[in-house]
Order: sequence, then structure tokens, then C-alpha cells
Amino acid sequence: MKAAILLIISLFTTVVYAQQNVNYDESKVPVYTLPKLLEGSKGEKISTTEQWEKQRRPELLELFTSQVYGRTPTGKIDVTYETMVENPNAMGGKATGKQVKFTFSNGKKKIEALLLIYIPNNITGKVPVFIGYNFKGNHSTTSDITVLYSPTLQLIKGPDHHDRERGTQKSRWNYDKIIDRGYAVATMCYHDIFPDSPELKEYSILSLFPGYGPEVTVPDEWQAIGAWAWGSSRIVDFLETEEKIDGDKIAIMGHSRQGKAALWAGAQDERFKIVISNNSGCGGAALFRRKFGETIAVINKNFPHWFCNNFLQYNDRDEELPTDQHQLIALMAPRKVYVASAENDLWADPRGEFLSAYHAGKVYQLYGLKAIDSDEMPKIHQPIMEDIGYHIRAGEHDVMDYDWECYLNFADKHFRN
Ligand code: GTR
Repeated sequence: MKAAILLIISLFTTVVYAQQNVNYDESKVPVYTLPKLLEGSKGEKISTTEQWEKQRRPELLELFTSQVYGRTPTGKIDVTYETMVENPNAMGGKATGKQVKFTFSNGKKKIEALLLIYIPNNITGKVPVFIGYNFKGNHSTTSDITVLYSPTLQLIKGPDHHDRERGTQKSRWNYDKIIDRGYAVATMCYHDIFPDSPELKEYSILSLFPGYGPEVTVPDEWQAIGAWAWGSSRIVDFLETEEKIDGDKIAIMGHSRQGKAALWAGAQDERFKIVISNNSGCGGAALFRRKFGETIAVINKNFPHWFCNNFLQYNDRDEELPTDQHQLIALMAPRKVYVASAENDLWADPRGEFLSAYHAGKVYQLYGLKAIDSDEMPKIHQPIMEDIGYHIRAGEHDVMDYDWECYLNFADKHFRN
């Protein structure tokens, strides 16, 4: 019965998407001109890293804030940390597992979130770390029976939903490989920060901030992607207090909607030294102006709670957005950034993801760093690992062992020398 209902829901979703006017034909990609990276808003040439950092970078950050993701409040929310479980012999003894409850509070209201961390045991000294949100609860990332259920999942999925089964998303979190390669890993369920539904905003972190109301009142008011990005920075705040974690070697990895949030987090918070967007598509790495796969109108319709209200004005007018996503990727410079696509993930526009990583290169070159040197897409499973990284792998929209293998190689290259 459960399976039948799920099948109906997924068929319905497919039909809804199919009805929308989505282009998958490369020959129908419009001719477009990308907004300039190295030219200021008044047409000034940007030719030094100083001009980039003092002028152009803040200008672009402001455009992404006001037109796309919304404004992250600068005020602080109190947070306390409580270690719920500590297991020095996790993963057959090779890791220490820790589960820490974050309690965010504004004095009147509290929101709880649960972080799961595994730290390799056989390394003396500090270790680099990958952080990333999971979609279905910390318990879904492992068969480790000590891992607690993430608190907010039940708001989204009822108590007997199959997502409550342990280990359902294990294949996306190859903890063995990560620990064996000498990295720590920290994950939280993204619903803990903003349960992913427009109806559940009152349970999100947004509701703790001054001026919060259920309706959006300001056109650049932040929404779910802004909240998820904010939450990743709070994970960094905590990890900086962890003795075994090297706070100078923090990588963030986000898949799909979390790939969008990871890029937005990396743009705002320079403590992320490697930013990885896995199959992030529209509103992530893909160039809006290609209008291939998901477009602004489609994403705003299906996910009205992700972007700020100003973004709605670009529905069916993607080319009028004053920014494009190569500029978002360039905001990571001179830190390292990696974009990954999947061959069959046309909804996310693999070529558009690649091209924004390519076009961001101009800013990396300003720093004397190595960008992607050709606008020819690399072949399947031929990763590019310069200061900007990119790969396309066979298969579907997902996070697979191959992706982790590449991310670990990229991190080895930049964190280990
Ligand atoms: C899709 C959405 C994409 C992507 C994806 C995901 O339905 O259209 O933009 O975010 O969800 O997060 O898996």
C-alpha cells in the first residue's frame, strides 16, 4: 500500500514536471551574453585582486543577496551544544562518533538540530573535515544503531514513513572511504534548519529572528536556501571548538538543492576552504541563461519557499537577471571550488554546470591560480582538478562513491600540501 502511494506521488511529480515547458535540446539553447565578471557596475575594468575584493566581489555578493537568495540577517542567535552520544569505537573502532544537539534560541522560542560527526581514530593531530546536509535524517546515512533520529523529520514525513528506516541513504555517505582517507565528516538533516515545505516556515530558523512573520514582507527577505547556508556556518562555528578538527581545512559538500545552498554558504563564509556542488543545477552551478532543464519560472513555481521574492521577477526572463552562476562560483576565489554533474541529470543541465565553472576561471586567473582551460566539456570520468575542479560521471542525479573519490582526491591535492 505504502509503495503504491509512493509510486502515485512520484508519477504525479513526473507528470507535473513534464507538463512544464522544459528544453532538453542543445540546439534550442538561446544565444546569450553572460554578465561580466571583471567589470564593475559602472563599466570600470577590474584587473587586480584588490579591485576584485574591494569592489567587484561585494557588488556581486549584494546582487545575489538582493535578487536571488535573500539577505542573511547579521544578528546572532544564541546556541548551546549538548553531546548526546559519544562513541569512541564507532565504525568498528576506526572512528569516534559524536552526536551533538544544537539548541538555537531567541529567549522565547527554541529550535533543535542534531549534528553527527565521525572523526578518524588513527591520526594524531587535527584532521580536515567534510560537512554536508543529509536529506532524510542522520540515521539514514548509516546502519550505526547508535545514531539518533533527526528531530524535525517527522514534521515532513509521518511516523511510519519508510524514510524513518535506518540506512536508506547510506550509499550517499561513504563514511568508510572518508575515514580511511583521514578525513572527518559532519552531517545534519537539512529539515532541522528549515523543514523543506512552504507550510513549515514557522518551524524554521527564520522564525527565531527579529521581525519574523509567516508572510514575506520584504522583497529580499531570506528563505530556505539562505537558512540552509546560514546553518552550515553554524556547523562551522561548532567544529571550530572541536579539538580534533582542523578549522583551516573545512570543505562543504552539498547535493542538488543542498549544492545550491553550499555555493551560497561558500560565497558568504570564507571559512569554507573547499566548496563542492554536486548536481546542483538551477539556482546552483548551472547557468540560468541557457534555459536548459529547470528554469527560474519552474523552480519558483515548485519551490516557492527557496529564493527571495525579488527572484520571482525573473520568471521566464532568465536573461534579465543581472547576475549568472559563473559569478557565484567566482565568489569562492581564491578558495577551491568543485562542480560535479551526472550524465543523465539533464534537469540540472550538466553543460550549464560545467560552463559556469569554466567562466568563473577569469577571477582565479587574476589570483594566478589554475582555472579550467577549455570550454570543451571533459569526457565522462575524466575529472579536472585544478584550483577549480569539475567532473561528469555516468548515471543519475545522486551522490555516488565515484563523486566522493573525486572530492577526496581534490581535498588531498589542496589540503595536504
Ligand atoms: C528537484 C529540483 C532541483 C533539485 C532537486 C533536489 O526537484 O527541481 O532544483 O534541487 O530537486 O534537490 O534533489
